[in-house]
Amino acid sequence: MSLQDFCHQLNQLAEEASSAFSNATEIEELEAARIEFLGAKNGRLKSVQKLMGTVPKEEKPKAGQTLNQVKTSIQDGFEEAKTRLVSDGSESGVDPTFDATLPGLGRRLGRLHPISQTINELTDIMGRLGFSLAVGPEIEDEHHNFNSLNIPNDHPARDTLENFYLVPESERTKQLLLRSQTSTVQVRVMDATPPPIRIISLGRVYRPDTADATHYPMFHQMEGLMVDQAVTMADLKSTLRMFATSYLGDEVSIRFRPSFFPFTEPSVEVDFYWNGQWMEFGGAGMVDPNVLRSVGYDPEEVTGFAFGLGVERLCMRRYGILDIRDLFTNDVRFLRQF
Ligand code: FA5
Repeated sequence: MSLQDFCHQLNQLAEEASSAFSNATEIEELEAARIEFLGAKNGRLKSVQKLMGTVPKEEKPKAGQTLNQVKTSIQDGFEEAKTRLVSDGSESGVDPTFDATLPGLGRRLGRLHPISQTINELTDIMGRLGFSLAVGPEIEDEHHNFNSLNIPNDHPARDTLENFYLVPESERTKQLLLRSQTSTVQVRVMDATPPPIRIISLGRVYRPDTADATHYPMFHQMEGLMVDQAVTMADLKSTLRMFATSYLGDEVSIRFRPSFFPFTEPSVEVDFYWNGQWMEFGGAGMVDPNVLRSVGYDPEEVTGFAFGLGVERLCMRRYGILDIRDLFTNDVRFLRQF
């Protein structure tokens, strides 16, 4: 037999084996094909191999080389088909490496991220105090993030260095930005609902702050808003005190420090005592009459208080986390502890 004929037979065999292996849908079928082509005694490859004796002597090395190549490719085709059948589950219980007596691999249960847990808990506590949940968009316009909150055009809070502005599309007339505070939701709720109002809003806010132990460029705030007849600063203070003791325990020390926000008058910073020092957790105050007017409320009829607390800082204070960045590194060894 000429070398050419020998190689032709081999290649034909390889083609047939390859389609038999890839058409097999059951492991038994694949095994039958393996015996047909690769069987040690009567396999078809063996039969072709026997013909090598008839190839002229000087062409035998080349014939042997081709035989080996074809053999390897047929064997590879078989392994590939086997892997396919095992991994798609067509093969059941046949894997010889499976040992049912070995101990199983433990599967750890997942859990909610500490920030999600905190958000759920804050929502529960405030719910018990009569505050229902409101939501607003994370992409905001200047009207809701600034104008309606009594923040004038030249106020530093509008600076491009303080905000993530989004490049406006040419047909857009409104400048858009990632909201820098949840106070935006106050206006959205008051625009849509007449008083009385008692809501909280929990969500992400964004500021180009450099990350350090207490700051992160994306963080969460809990906004609270209550508007009704004769709401006073005493209501604000007692609500925040009740919230703080419910969430952090009776021994928590809370301090109100005079401050300024354009949308509240008077305004305070809210500090909790932690780790031997006072730490700022949020801002608060009585809703500025200009804000009430901008949503069509009459400041002679109703008054209100608002507050905005940093959710990460509450979570850190609760669990003794010293670096906010740990909350966002997503190291399961850290997250598993909560
Ligand atoms: C505000 O954002 C006001 N909107 C709060 C407010 C609401 C005042 C309603 C009056 C009425 P301030 O910028 O101080 O205020 O942020 C509030 C809290 O968010 C801070 O006290 C802090 O706890 C948290 N916070 C601010 N920046 C960051 C940051 N980069 N990373 C983590 N937490 C932050």
